[in-house]
Amino acid sequence: MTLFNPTAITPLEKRMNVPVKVLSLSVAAAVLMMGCGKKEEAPAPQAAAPAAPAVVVVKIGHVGPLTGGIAHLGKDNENGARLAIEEANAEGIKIGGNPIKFELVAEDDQADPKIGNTVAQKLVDAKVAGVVGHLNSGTTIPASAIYNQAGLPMISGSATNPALTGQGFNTVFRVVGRDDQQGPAVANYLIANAKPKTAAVIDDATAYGEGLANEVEKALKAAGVTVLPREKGTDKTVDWKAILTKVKGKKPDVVFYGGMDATGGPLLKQARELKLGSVFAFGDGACTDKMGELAGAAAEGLVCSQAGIPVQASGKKFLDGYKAKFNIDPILYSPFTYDAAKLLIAAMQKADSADPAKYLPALAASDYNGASGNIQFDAVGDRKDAEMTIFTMKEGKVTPLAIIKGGKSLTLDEYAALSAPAPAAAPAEPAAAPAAPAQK
Ligand code: ABU
Repeated sequence: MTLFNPTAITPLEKRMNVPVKVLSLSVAAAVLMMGCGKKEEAPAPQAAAPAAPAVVVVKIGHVGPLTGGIAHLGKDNENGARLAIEEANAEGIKIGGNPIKFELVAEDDQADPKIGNTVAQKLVDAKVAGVVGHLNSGTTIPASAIYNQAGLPMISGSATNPALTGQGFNTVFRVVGRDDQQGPAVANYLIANAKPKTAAVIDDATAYGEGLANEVEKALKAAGVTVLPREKGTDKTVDWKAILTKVKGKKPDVVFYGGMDATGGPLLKQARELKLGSVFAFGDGACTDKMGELAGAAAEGLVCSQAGIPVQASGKKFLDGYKAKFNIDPILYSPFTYDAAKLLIAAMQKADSADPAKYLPALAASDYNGASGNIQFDAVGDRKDAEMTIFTMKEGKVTPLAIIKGGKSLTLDEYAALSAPAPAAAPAEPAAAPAAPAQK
């Protein structure tokens, strides 16, 4: 077995001829030698019981926005990873015979790509063994290059822009679906139910918002819907009235917004204040109960999508554990960041090593039953057969209408029945491969 040894020289450092660790080891050796030079008589050696193996600390990074307008989503993601790590520590996991204490190193990237890169380098320097994050596509995509350069596996539980896994990095994984699945899913729901002839598309000019808006526009146009010229805000826009007044003049049947709830809430509220009566639809970043808080009654009837199963369909162990630890309900993608942290740990266990180079192949070959369902990765690190869910806002809560799985549309109850464990009396199927314990 090989533990991730922070004092070991990595191949990257060897290439870069970095002498820092050699120096630290030399100093440590000098200190030890000074100790040995003392003149006191050493006590007679005694037969001692063999020492218990030392507890080894393995650090796992998490990054998301913990300040700013979408801090609630960053904290939700962090909570998922934190719960997974707490549970792993309670299990008393050993790697290579050593008891392991997993430690979460949580960083705030403020949803800003530049800060994202700074904290990514900070995590590399802190010798974390793997990273859960980031939350936003706009921070995750550039940070993934920094982790890849250091050979560090990362799993995002929420970044949905396809470009993340399109870079060809073997260290990059994602446990939610992609926007080229989510865009068509929400567009097709609108086409089938709102039967639009004209649509307006607005985005927040981020990698996520603009990318998802492009996918929705493509699917609407393919179905013969006329799409108006794109309108753009930013991820800080709070006053949408000029854009909405312009849109209102064109009388679109539907309006799609690619952006997060912090900006989508004011957008929807102002749209209804301006008596814009179109059907509104948003993507996963604005498919949260926060919309009800921010837009009030104006949020009712909103159509929105998430790139995975809804929180209420996730594993009971996760739901109960989250509530017990944080005294709130999970918001959006915490079941996925919980699974991401568990996947890293399961791969380390399987490889009997916390060395990223050693456990990376086990991570790529994961077949894991987590809080968000079974997780396997395809050749580029995307989740195979990721579900999509369509919601509507009802009485201030995003309420699932349909879970799309394997091309089929299921109700929440149908999905629950499909993923329920087999009755205890049923004859056991021969196990194909060792799997992690099921969550449900
Ligand atoms: N997928 C929703 C928000 C995160 C992102 O930027 O992709």
